[in-house]
Amino acid sequence: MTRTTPVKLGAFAAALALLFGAAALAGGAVKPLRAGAKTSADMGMDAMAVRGLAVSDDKFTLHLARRTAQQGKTFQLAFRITDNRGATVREFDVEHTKRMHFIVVRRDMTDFQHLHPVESPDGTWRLPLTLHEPGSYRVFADFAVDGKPHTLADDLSTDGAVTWQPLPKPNLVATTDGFKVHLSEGPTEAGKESTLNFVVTRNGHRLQTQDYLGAKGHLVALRQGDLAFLHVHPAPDTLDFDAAFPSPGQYRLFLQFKIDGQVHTAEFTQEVSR
Ligand SMILES: [Cu+2]
Repeated sequence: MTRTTPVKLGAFAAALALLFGAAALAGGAVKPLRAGAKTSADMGMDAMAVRGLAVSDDKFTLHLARRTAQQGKTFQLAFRITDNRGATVREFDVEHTKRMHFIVVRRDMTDFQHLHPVESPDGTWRLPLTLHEPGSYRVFADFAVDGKPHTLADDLSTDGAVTWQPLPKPNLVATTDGFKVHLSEGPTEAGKESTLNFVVTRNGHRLQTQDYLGAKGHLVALRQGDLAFLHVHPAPDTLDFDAAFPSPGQYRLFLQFKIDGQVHTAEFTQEVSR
């Protein structure tokens, strides 16, 4: 509706928060994930809201220009966000240095991608996208308008024989691109806030991460089953994230961090008890 101004993208943070701060691992004050029904006292209702389960929320709707693609072939995906009256939204907040964050993941939580589409003056967002495997994918548009975060989701699919991967067992160490990432966590009980601390090492040495999207790292958490999108915020200058998981079960964590100018993704499975 409005014209776009480079403002801060507030929403983005809300939906996916990945933080990186390699060095300090103490439990920092991070904001809770957005999730679920149970509220914990110091979290607040808003922070606990689960997002990313539908194409529409109370204010906005996501419109994908297409829902199918050829596996392994890069294509242009276009989409728009409309408001309650059907008008295309053109003005978004900037958060985590971007006005739109776009997360793509196959339904079994493989082939995770975090992308940043480009907006045209008419409010159409476009990005080149490759779905590397056959099957159904979930896509999340994560943005903020007027200081309020929103995460809308829809499905994309590619043809072909699908082999679904089981969710990997819970892990506290993940390796990626020659890095080892260690996760230390407090007790993770549903509805309670817990702190997730990450340390990045290479050859046994702890490394500092570079700024990525305005933080030391970025964390996206998805709930197994419905792929509810949890928003996690890191404490400033650290890789410590406070998260509140809304319900018991398993979650997949995608920690993205930048070192030597390259972004890397470490993946963890997190078990949350009742
Ligand atoms: Cu992003």
